[in-house]
Amino acid sequence: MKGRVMKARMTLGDFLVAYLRKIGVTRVFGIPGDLALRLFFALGRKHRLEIVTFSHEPGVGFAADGYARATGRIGVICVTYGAGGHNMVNPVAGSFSERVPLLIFSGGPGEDERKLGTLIHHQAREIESQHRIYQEVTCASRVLTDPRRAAADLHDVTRAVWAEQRPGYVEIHRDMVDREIEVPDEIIEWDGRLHFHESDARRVEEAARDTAAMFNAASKPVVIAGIEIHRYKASRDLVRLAEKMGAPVLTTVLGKGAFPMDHPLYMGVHVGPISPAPIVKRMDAADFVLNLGCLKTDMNFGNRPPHIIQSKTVWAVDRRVDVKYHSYIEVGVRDFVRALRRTRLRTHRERVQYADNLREAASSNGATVKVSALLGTVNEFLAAHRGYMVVAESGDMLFGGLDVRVPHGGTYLAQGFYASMGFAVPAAIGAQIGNGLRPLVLCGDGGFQMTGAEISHSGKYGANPIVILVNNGGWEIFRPIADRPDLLDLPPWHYARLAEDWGGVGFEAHTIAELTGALEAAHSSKSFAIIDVKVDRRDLSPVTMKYIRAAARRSHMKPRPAPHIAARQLES
Ligand SMILES: Cc1ncc(C[n+]2csc(CCOP(=O)(O)OP(=O)(O)O)c2C)c(N)n1
Ligand SMILES: [Mg+2]
Repeated sequence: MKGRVMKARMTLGDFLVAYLRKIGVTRVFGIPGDLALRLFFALGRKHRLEIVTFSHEPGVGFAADGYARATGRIGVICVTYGAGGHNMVNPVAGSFSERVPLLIFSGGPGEDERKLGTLIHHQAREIESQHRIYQEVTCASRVLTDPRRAAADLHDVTRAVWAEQRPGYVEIHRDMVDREIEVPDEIIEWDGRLHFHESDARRVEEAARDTAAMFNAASKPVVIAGIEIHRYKASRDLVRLAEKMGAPVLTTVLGKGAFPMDHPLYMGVHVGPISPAPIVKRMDAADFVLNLGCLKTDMNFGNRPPHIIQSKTVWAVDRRVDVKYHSYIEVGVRDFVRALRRTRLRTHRERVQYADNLREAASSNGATVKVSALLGTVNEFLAAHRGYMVVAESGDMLFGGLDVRVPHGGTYLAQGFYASMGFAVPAAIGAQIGNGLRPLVLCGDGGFQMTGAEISHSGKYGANPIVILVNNGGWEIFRPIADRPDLLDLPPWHYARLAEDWGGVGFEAHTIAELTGALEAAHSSKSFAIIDVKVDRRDLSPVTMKYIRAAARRSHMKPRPAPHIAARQLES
């Protein structure tokens, strides 16, 4: 069929479809525009690729990101030049930061227009400006202008996207789509398989040997799993390795979900000194810490440098393994984990207890729902209904979500480091399109007001997220440190009614009993659901309270607790 079979000479539009199909792409997320129309329709013509649209480019970008995270495949995006391309920058920056493989196609002005010497609509500074902006947030980028190089250029960008697990950018000006291009034999004959960077086998073995020696000499070892375990598909190998070691496994904020949350060796999320008390205690007692695929971020350490000193530590991240004070380069985390599995390891038999912050918080007893009780209710719901994918939005729920435990069969997704608001709802829809798991979205009212309306698109793709909208009336995560709390207020939307208007079901919950009832009703419903949970405006999740306290200590700002609610948490 036209556009599927790769030939030595074909139009660029046909080549794109054939190439994307060859690497297993079936869907493209996008919004058209006149400078991308030919491109958009070349990709989306009948029997080619399924096009998934949303109302606003950030929704498209977050959905493609969620799809890529959920499937472990490349998320493909098509946008128009300028207004569309620039709208897409923030989601792509987030994907760059959190190692999500995306391929962004943008349209652009044709040669005739470029020769006119006038500004072209959608143009910001120069025609090349958009490409330059994208160079900052992608691992590879090209403008396809040369018919002899176009195929190879796309191939280069795609291979980099996969090897680096980061976004790549390809600009195709509108007069190029129907131009005939030359396709090199090696691309025609290629089997379509993409590969991670190769590791240096000798360095892998030696790094593993050194690490095993440290592990075998330790009496209180700990393993921490990070984002690269997800991205480089090493979760299963990590489980086997951990079982061989018999040591407790923690994840970072970004790595949450990289190790099964109901595994007997799983201890919880490590956020440095603001981790749950038993985790802080266990980390203090550790005489060896094996960090696998963890980025060295402020979030991973709760805004403090690692308190586990380097002489007790192995770090494997960014294709490099630091064993105490020396480094092995060209060692990918997956190869390293596999090599560790092959070494002789002493098996510890530590009895590991899962730890969260919910027990420390007061349970809900008044008329309003306490955030900690809401999170406890979510955990009960997840234990009773397997197979949900929890998606946490930036804001209080990014921290609150750390105390959510998803049992086997489900998964967890959040933009835990870049933390852009507006991520959760569209990412949840994209993720469900990809892996079929029903999302349970934990979202503040502020985050929802950014991109929540994209939920109206979910039905046409068979997606039906349940959104728990934690409605505190504002950007409340900042209230404890705000001099002008009135600047944090948000307009009160009627979320339950909006859900009905948009084709879903809506609920309001003022008590835990009402929340439980609404969750059950939403679970039985085939359409998407929004549960507007009214919480006290000064109530925040236990981890947020710790985080704000720690941040305030550093910047000498005084947290301003609401006396009746936060004081106990602030003092603990
Ligand atoms: C795109 C973007 N803009 C601004 C911020 C800064 N920010 C972080 S949390 C937050 C408020 C979140 O409010 P809401 O979603 O209502 O959650 P709450 O903390 O009130 O539960 C803001 C403005 C951000 N993370 N992302
Ligand atoms: Mg809010």
